[in-house]
Formats: sequence, structure tokens, C-alpha cells
Amino acid sequence: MDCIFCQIAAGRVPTEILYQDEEVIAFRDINPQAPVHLLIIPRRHIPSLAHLSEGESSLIGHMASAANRLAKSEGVSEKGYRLTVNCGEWGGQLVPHLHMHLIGGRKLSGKLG
Ligand code: DGP
Repeated sequence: MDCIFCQIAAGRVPTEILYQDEEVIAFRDINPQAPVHLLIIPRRHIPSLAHLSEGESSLIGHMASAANRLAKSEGVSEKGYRLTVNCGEWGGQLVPHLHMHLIGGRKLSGKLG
């Protein structure tokens, strides 16, 4: 188990968990790009969005629901926020465990790449 996010999900790395249920957990990004920068990850190791089978697509909806809930509790729901899934090397994915970034708390640039 050398995946850092698997270790966080297993409770092996001390991390403040902001939300958890049977499928996902959420915690703060170690390198925040905005006042609010959270990561929502599946408990199960899925290397990237490209590895998600069609039968597993409801997981993304589940992650987005968790993100919406967190956006409210973090106070960014009204002004707005961004959900991003980086996929693969050219998509800017550094940690090979599927995750969704929830970024907010300031006006974000329109740039996506
Ligand atoms: P990505 O480029 O989409 O793979 O983003 C990975 C993010 O994960 C990056 O913003 C930094 C964050 N990160 C990496 N290692 C850790 C860690 O050990 N703890 C936390 N909280 N975040 C981490």
C-alpha cells in the first residue's frame, strides 16, 4: 500500500477528515491553491478517472454530492467554487488515486489549462 491517498483513507497518515461515508472521504489539500481547497477521494483505489468503468460512474456523482455538502459547510456554496478532476500526466494528475479538487474562497481565474 504505497499510495498516499490509500494510506490517508486507511487512517495511517494523521489527517483531519472533513467528510466521510462508506464510499468517499474528504480532507484539505496539503498545497492549497485557494482559501478552500479540499480533496474528495474514493476509499477504494482507482488510479484515475480513466480507470473508472461505466458501471462505476455513479461514484463521480457521489463525490460531487459530497463536494456540494462540503462547499456549504466551508461557506463557499453561495459565491461559487470549482470542482476539478485531473486525469493522467497531461491532465496534471500527480497522485495516482482518483480525486476531485474542491476549490473556492476567492474569485478563480477563467483559465483551465
Ligand atoms: P493532482 O495534481 O490532481 O494529482 O493533485 C494532487 C493533490 O494532492 C495536490 O494538490 C497535493 C495533494 N496532496 C499530495 N499529497 C498529499 C498528502 O499527503 N496530503 C494531503 N492532504 N494532500 C496531498
